[in-house]
Amino acid sequence: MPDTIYLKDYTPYPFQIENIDLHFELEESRTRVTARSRWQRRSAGPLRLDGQELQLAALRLDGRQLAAADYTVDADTLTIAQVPDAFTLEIETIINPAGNTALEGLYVSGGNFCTQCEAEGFRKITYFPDRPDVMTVYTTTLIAEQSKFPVLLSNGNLVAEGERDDGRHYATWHDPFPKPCYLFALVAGDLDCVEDSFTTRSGRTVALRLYVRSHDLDKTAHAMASLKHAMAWDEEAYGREYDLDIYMIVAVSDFNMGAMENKGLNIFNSRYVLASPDTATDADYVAIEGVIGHEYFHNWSGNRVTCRDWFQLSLKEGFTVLRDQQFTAAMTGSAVPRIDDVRLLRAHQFQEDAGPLAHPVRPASYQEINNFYTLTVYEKGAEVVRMLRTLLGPELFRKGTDLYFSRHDGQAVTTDDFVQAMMDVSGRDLSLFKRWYEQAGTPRITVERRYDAAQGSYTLTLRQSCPPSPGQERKLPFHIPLRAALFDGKGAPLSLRLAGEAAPAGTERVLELTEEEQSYTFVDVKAEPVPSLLRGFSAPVKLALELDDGELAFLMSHDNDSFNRWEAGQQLALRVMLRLIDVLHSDGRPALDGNFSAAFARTLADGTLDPALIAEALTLPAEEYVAEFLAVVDPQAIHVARQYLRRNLGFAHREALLDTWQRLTDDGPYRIDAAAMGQRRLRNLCLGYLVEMGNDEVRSLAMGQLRAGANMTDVMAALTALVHSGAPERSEALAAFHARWHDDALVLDKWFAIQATAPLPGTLEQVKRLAASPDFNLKNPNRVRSLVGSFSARNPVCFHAADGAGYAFLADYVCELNALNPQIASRLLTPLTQWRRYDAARQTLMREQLERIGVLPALSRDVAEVVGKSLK
Ligand code: 7MF
Ligand code: ZN
Repeated sequence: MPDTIYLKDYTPYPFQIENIDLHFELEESRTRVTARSRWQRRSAGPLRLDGQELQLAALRLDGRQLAAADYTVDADTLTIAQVPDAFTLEIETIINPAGNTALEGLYVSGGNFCTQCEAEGFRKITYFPDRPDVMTVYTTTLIAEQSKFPVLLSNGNLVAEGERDDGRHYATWHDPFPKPCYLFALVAGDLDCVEDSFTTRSGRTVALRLYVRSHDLDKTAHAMASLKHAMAWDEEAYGREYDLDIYMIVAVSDFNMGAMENKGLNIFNSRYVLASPDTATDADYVAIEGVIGHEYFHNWSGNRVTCRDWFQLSLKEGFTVLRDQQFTAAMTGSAVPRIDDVRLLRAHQFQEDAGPLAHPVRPASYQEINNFYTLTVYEKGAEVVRMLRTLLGPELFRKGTDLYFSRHDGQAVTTDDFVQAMMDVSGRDLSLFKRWYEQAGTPRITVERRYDAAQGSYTLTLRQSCPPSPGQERKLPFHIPLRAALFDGKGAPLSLRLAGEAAPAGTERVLELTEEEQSYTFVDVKAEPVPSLLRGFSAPVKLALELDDGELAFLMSHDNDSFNRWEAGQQLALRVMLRLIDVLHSDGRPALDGNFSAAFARTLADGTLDPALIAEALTLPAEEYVAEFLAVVDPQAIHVARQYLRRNLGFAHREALLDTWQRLTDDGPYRIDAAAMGQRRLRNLCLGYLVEMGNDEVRSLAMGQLRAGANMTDVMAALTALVHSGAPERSEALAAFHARWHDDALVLDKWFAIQATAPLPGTLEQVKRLAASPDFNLKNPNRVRSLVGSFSARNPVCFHAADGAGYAFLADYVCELNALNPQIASRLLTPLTQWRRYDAARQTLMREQLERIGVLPALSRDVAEVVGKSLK
């Protein structure tokens, strides 16, 4: 059992490091790292450094080689018992980047060297206090064979470069900003560069460089444009200017995560950089802009102000996700991204919050920090900061972020410091609010409505509760901002006056719930209104407001909050699906709900609506979200119900769907603005419904769209529709796609994922065939995610096949990856952790696989923590 690290045990590091000089003699299987650093004592104690998988070649203190008796080394630490109050330390280590399949520390990808140090990868490069509150100034020299590695990069500014007479060359980089070691980066390789520049609002010119392999040069324009948008937006929205003279982004194809905000030298998974209309979908374009923004915004929220310890991870991640969400909303100018974010939160973060790995936004303990880069820390963390903004209002919130940045610039701080800045600018007491950081679980709010016709008053009684989570049996009430509006029978919003107030204050109010139960009475209410609550999803809660079908239909067409308008439709759809599941469970005959079908038709025909919002409205709730409402999840029934509904909506509205598909055909030049993307989204949604019905005529439309190959969005939509509906043309379509794209790894990932997510009987066998094909590569995280990850996390009906074959398949890969890449292994494993949600037979099958993984020899800490906690 791995050790547990506790927040309550935090102690400051007893030394300060003035600066560090790093030398890398880069060779694939044997790289020598020399680290020379200047130290000062802060408090008593031995000098303890972290280090893993390092070969110690030399250790000198103030120029003197230390004797074996002067220090101790074990698998994780180097300890020097006696050091003076100020000293220079010189450490030489030998590492093997080519043998590094965990992709943590220094490794080789596609023949190039690169690094990933967050959270604790720096300790695989040299002995060092690998914790974010130890900050120092880095000077880095890279030495490598010039012909193989013409480009040598590290953080900060280039201060020297030159050739040596042995065929090697060198470059020295200096980063003037003190930083924690998790922000260190280097890259060495054969890369091409596109260059641009940005002038900050104070008039400084920043060189922008994007490094890719030469054949990818034609796919960099969107990433570069996104970077410039992000830099301008952060100045405008948060008053944040960039601080170095150069900003570099490098795309690599083997990367454990999305991207990394290393100071001045971001390293990106190539899927979040490379895009052309031929190879990237609209969703890819939007994701690239968001991730480029996210990493750029970290330069202030993460780098200039960093985390004191890893328990504070959401300090930088929650805040930065909110910032990238605001950026995406500003760039698209629509409610679509908000809807997509909430979909993700409700389908997956709610699951996490209700499972054995549930943890607060600021966890109190962990075994392996890599397991805490979660939807809770990121997405719920962003919701928590968004709630602060809702409570304070945009102006005070901005004052709060200004204060936070100026007060803590150059420091490593806590989520408490962030909330304190908000308290100081607003004068508000937010101590109860901090429970959002401390308590896990999704609060549930029930609503009781009472209209008093005689008094003309309307009372909402709200009650909150939160289920227990591991280590937290009882929860205290949360401070919940609930945006609310009331509509009269004609759909006009009422002016809202609460009992006791002199005058109404607008048509939307933020009700602040801080106790288990609170009532709000609105006066001057002439007739019973329809309430619209939790507008814009103002808090990450489950709202149980039992509106009847008629009221939901009313809000679907009248609510002036686009999010809640969408939400009303989703609730109606959810209700219809849950009724269908009941019918299936009692062997009844399903039927298409007439009211729902009529609402579907009205929305499809609504010419006043943004096509993208129509598409959102006509997308049925995800199977994972429906599962949240069942005591025992029945993946088969959920899938059949959703499929039934899709097919019958397709039959019922065939003409309108076809018309819309034809009407939105766009023969003009390809554009990626929000309007063009919205049209493609709606058009392809129609195609999906049509192909689902399975007749020859619509299938030939899909084949036509596929063959026309206008852009990857339309091609993928057609291919997905054909493959997922089991169309007879699917093999031919897949073969053609493979022939066209087998050389492009990112496009081939899509080809794998489409097949892995097909909700059809033969999918697992097909997935196994694909895993055995030469295109599959266990060492490439994108490929593993596109096949094994897609199958187990995005294909519930096949993964949960009653015979348990899906579970065994996943476990086989977790076992293999445990040795190769523990981070990926542990992430893949998460669907199995949800075993308690299923029937007894599936529970047994899932547990068996967890137990099988649990007894692996050499179980990694990552996998051990997840298995251990889910079997507890
Ligand atoms: C947008 O947070 C949102 C989230 C850590 C790695 C990127 O910048 C990061 C890194 C993980 C999971 C999600 C994201 C990142 C990481 C991410 C990327 C873009 N500090 Br793990
Ligand atoms: Zn981040």
